[in-house]
Amino acid sequence: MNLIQEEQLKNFINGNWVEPSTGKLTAVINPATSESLVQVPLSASEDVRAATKAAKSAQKKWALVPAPQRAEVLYRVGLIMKERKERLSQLLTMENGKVIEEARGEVQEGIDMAFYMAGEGRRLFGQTTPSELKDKFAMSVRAPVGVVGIITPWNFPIAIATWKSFPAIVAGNAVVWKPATETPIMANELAKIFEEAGLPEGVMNVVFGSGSTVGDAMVEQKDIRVISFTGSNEVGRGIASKCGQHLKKVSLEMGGKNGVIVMDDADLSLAVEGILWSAYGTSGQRCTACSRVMVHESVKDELEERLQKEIAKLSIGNGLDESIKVGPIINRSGLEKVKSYISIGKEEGAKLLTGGYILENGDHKKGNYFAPTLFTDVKPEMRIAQEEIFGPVVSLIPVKSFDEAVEINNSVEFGLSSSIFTQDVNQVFAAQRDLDTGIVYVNAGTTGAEIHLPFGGTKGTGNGHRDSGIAALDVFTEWKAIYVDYSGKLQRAQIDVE
Ligand code: UN1
Repeated sequence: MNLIQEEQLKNFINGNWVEPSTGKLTAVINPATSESLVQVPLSASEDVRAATKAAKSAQKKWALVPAPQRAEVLYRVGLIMKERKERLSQLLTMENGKVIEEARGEVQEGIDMAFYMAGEGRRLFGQTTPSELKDKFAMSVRAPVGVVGIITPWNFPIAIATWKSFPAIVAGNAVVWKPATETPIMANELAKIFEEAGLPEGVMNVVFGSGSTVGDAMVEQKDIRVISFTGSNEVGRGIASKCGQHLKKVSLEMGGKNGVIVMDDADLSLAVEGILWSAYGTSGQRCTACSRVMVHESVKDELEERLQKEIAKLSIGNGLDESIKVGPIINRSGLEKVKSYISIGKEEGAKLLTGGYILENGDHKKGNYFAPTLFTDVKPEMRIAQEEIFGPVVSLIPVKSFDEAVEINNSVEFGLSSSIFTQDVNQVFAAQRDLDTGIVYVNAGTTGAEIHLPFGGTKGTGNGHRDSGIAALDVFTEWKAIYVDYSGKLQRAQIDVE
């Protein structure tokens, strides 16, 4: 079965599938095999302008559709995604490399988001507040911001797109979306689903292309009022400063250096499972991936031993094969970046226990595979313990106490996710208070956020906004204060108060 029908993808603007104005294309490569899957447009600012114009005019009408009816479209989107779950998951594995079980999980995350945000169509709660004046009614409602720009990464090409576009759409906005050029197939599929679900033309527009051209052009568009971005720190900071110049609201999610704490009383089997799943699942290419373990010195040797034993059992290869547990790294440059951190770690004096190399034999040679890696005796200030590697590399940092573990956990630039394995209830509550990340897990790894809770982090991870959950609505709506005076006379606030 040929899952990809097109040889070349097209932009989706105003309900039409159109060629990019540049005529330029680039290949989408399967990271497991290095085969070319499809060609994707490299659009220009002209295409972004056309998409923004379409979105602006569509949004005016869309905002007038009652929210419960806007939500109906999302219910239909969810149903189509559910019906197509297997097809979408296989395509996702092909373009992104994540193993099929995880691809199914990601598609499910999108389905969940569709139904969750569809439910918001009958809520979108505002607030009523007493007025200080007689016969006067006061309330605050959520108004759509207008046109929103979303920029999504290759590591969760469908889930993150749904985190951003579904709340935007149910709240009455229109969207201009730039998906990552590495993973445009999911965007193409989702755009087709929106079309089939009956979303009016122009409410969702997809412009494929590079961040430096398409992303920048989105920031420059006056009519795009919000940019919601997930991706690298460097790019996010650039977007934030440009958005600052334009007084444009921007929501950023830019990664993590997520730590697991293993205390002396931890259930070690559980800790090993949690670390394996959150560190080597998705080949470490999650913003939430565990890449540091602060382990109590009394259980360090045992944890090292058990982890090494389990790492040796991980099967690495093409994620379409159900037995594979670890897929490839997204591309060659990602692979080289991971490799460079191995030399950095060794030079810094960390001890390499296992892994640390690119797999180059047999079928592995065809793709971008990196051996799951474990360093120990890592010092908190080493670069491998401070910088986001975005690959299957874990640093074990021995600690003497809970307080030291928390301090080290909080000593990095990022603040997305963290976790603790302990059986001590006092430590559980202290940890949820003291770990300074946007997400904290107890007796679980650092990944696995659910869509109805806020997703995002503190410090260098972002700028205070959240994806997912109800918090996502704050990004895509403006609070509007409304006063209705039914006294029949002019009543001046602060002055005519009896
Ligand atoms: C990401 O890596 O940017 O919590 C998203 C998790 C997933 C989402 C990760 N639900 O790991």
